[in-house]
Amino acid sequence: MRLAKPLISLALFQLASGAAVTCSNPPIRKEWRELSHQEKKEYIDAVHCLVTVDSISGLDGAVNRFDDFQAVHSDQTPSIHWVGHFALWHRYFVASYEKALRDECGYAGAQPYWNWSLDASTDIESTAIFESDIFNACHGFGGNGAYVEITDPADNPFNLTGRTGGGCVEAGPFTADKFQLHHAGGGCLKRDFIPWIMNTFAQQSLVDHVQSQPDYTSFARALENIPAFTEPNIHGSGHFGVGGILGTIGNQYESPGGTTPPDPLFYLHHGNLDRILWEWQQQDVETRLHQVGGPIEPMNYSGVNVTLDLTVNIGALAGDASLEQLLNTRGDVLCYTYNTA
Ligand SMILES: [Cu+2]
Repeated sequence: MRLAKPLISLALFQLASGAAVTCSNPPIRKEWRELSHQEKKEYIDAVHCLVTVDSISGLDGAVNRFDDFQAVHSDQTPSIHWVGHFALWHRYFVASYEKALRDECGYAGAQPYWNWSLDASTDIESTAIFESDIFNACHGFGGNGAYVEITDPADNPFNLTGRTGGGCVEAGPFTADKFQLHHAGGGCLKRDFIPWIMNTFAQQSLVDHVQSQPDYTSFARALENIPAFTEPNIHGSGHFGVGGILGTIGNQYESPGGTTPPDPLFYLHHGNLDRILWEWQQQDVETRLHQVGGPIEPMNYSGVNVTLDLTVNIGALAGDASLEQLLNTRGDVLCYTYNTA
């Protein structure tokens, strides 16, 4: 009872100060291996639940709420990569997925992330990273797809070497009998592990480089780097290290389908990129809650830059939001935080 009065005062203070009351109890996002077995199960169960809820996006091929996210990302792929709003669009996208799991599937936790730098080896051919908790068949997302030979070079447009899979995922909760996709051809979830990409692109030194950038414009550019494999970029780690050429998470360039989010792991990979952005913002919150930059048009670094009032939309997944609103994970649009920094 002695606590009652201060609690009431705090509530009144928050009401008086406006925005604070809208996000007073944010879900705290954790790294996958910090979750208990029970928490991991609850998360994966929620993903399976999302597949049972009817689609609302109105987009071609979307049957359920999981498909909705894939379809919206695919639809907007040409305008949301190598742009100033890349990180914030994906922040909004992942947060909306987290919200769907919570609001529509009764998930009580936060969106977890996968800090792949903890698993990356300096031996670039090492496959140890794929033994990580995240790929565990019982307490994770399952592992590689069955090996599929590529005979036509046209099927390997980036001429990537070192592929080890390409077929349907063989173990865990997202095998073909338990999980099917519908948008953009649909079918089973595929993975195509490429150890050298995972190990080189996921290095902590690269993350440190991104997080040492002095302003948003340079941060955003370092995060994505160039669309080529001659230089590593941390964004490509989860996509091409896990998805390779034939895997579902690897298909992020403007190839037909452009279907990165069909792999449930996408949200943990992008969750990590968002954690990296969030930590970078924490280094100077006053400035970095109010600063954006980078091109509106993909790769057009001498063209028009994004501004704080630029509005992004994620289709039927959630209402429009300005970049300034999306800079704040505890504001009037987003409500979550991380357990680091
Ligand atoms: Cu994307």
